[in-house]
Amino acid sequence: MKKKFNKSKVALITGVTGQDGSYLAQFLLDKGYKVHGIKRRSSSINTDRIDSIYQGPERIDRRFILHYGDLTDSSSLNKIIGNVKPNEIYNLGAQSHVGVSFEMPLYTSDVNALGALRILDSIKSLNLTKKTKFYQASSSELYGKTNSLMQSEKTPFHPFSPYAVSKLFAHWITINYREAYDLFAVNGILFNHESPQRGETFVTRKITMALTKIYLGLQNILLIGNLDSKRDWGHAKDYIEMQWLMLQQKKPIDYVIATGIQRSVRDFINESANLLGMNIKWVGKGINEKGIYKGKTIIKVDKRYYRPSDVIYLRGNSAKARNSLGWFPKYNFKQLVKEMIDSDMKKAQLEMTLKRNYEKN
Ligand code: NAP
Ligand code: F7E
Repeated sequence: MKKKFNKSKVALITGVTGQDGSYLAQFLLDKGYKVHGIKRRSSSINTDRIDSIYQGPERIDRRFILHYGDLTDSSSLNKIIGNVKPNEIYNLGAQSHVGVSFEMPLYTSDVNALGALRILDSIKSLNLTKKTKFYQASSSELYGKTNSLMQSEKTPFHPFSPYAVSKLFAHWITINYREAYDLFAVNGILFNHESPQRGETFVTRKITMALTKIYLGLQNILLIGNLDSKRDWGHAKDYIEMQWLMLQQKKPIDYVIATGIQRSVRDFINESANLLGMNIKWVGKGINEKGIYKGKTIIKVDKRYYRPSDVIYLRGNSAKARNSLGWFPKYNFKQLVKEMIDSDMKKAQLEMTLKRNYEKN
C-alpha cells in the first residue's frame, strides 16, 4: 500500500550515502517527507547503502531525489538549496574518520568546518532563514581530552584531533548563525553510534568483519590499535530519530545523545567473539598484546593504528534529551554487537560460497 505523502515537508540530507544518511533518508520517507540527498562524484559506485531506497517506489514517486554536490563546492550547494528550498537540512556529510584527519587536516577542515558554514551562509543568502531548519552533526569528539567522568552539554570541550577541531568550528558557527540571524539551527552532540551499515574502517565494524572472517577461515589475523580506548557505543537507528526530533521542537536547542554506558575496544572484541563461541585468551601488554584462539594468534596490536593524540575516555550524559524529548535508546550493547555480527556473518558466508565456487571451476 502506498504511504501518504506529506507535501509540506521537504528535507535535504548531506552525507546521504553514509551510515546515518541512509537510515535518516528511510526514516523521513516513512514519515511522508520528500527527501533530497547530496552525493559526491566518485569513480566507483558509492550508493550501496541507499540503493534499496533508490530502486524502490520512492524514486518512481519522485519522493527520493539525488543531486551531485560537494561540501567543498559552494556553487553546487547554493544551486541545490536554492532549487529545493527545503524545510529541513541535515548536514551529515563529513570526512568523518578521526585517524584520517591527522593525515588530511586541511581537507578535513574544508569539508567539516567550512562545509557547515557554506550551507548556513547559503540559507542566509537565499533568504531562507524563516523557512529552513538546520541540523549539524556535532560530535562527542569535541570533549576529546576530557577530565569529566560523564560529558553533558555543560562539559568544556577539548578537541584532540584535526577532525574534532573542524567539528568545533562547525558547532560554534551553527550557534552563531542561530544567535545572529535567528535561524532555527541545532547541534546534536552525538556519541559513537554503529550499525551493520557502519564504515568498514571504524573500529567496531573492523572487528565484526574480521572476527566473522577469521571464524570461517577467510582471514588469519586482526591488526588493531589501542585496545584500552573506551567509548559510549549506541545504535545508529536510535540516534537518527533524535536528529529529526531536535528539528521538531519549538526552540532550537543543542542536545547530547548517548547511552551512558562505556566499554573498551577489548570489550567489543570479547563480546563479538563470545557471540561466535570463540574464547579469546589475551596475553602481553600494550604494543605486545595478542589475542589467542585455539593456540593461534588471531589479534595483534599494530602501532600503525595508534593516533598522534587519541581520545581514550568518552561516556555521555544525555539526561537533558531524556527529560525534554523523552528519548531512550531501544538497543543495548549486546543487541548492537549481535546485529553487526549476524550481518557480517551473512556477508562472510556469501564470500566463502563464491570462493568455493570459483575454486571448483
Ligand atoms: P559516514 O558513514 O562516514 O558518512 C559520511 C558521509 O559524508 C558520506 O555520505 C560521505 O560520502 C559524505 N561526504 C564525505 N566527504 C564529503 C564531501 N566533501 N562532500 C559531500 N559529502 C561528503 O559518517 P556517519 O557515521 O554516517 O556520520 C554522519 C555524521 O555524523 C558525520 O558528519 C560524522 O562526522 C558525524 N558523527 C558521527 C558519529 C558516529 O558515531 N557515527 C558520531 C558523532 C558525529 P561518501 O559515501 O561518498 O564517502
Ligand atoms: O575509533 C580506537 C581508536 O575510529 C574508536 C567517528 O564516527 O565516532 C567516531 O570516531 C577508538 C579510538 O571511532 C583501532 O584509537 C583501536 O580510540 O571507531 P573509531 P572514533 O574515533 O571514536 C565519533 C563520535 C565521530 O564523531 C567520528 O566521526 O578505537 N581503535 N584500534 C581503532 N580505531 C580504528 N578506526 N581502527 C583500529 O584499528
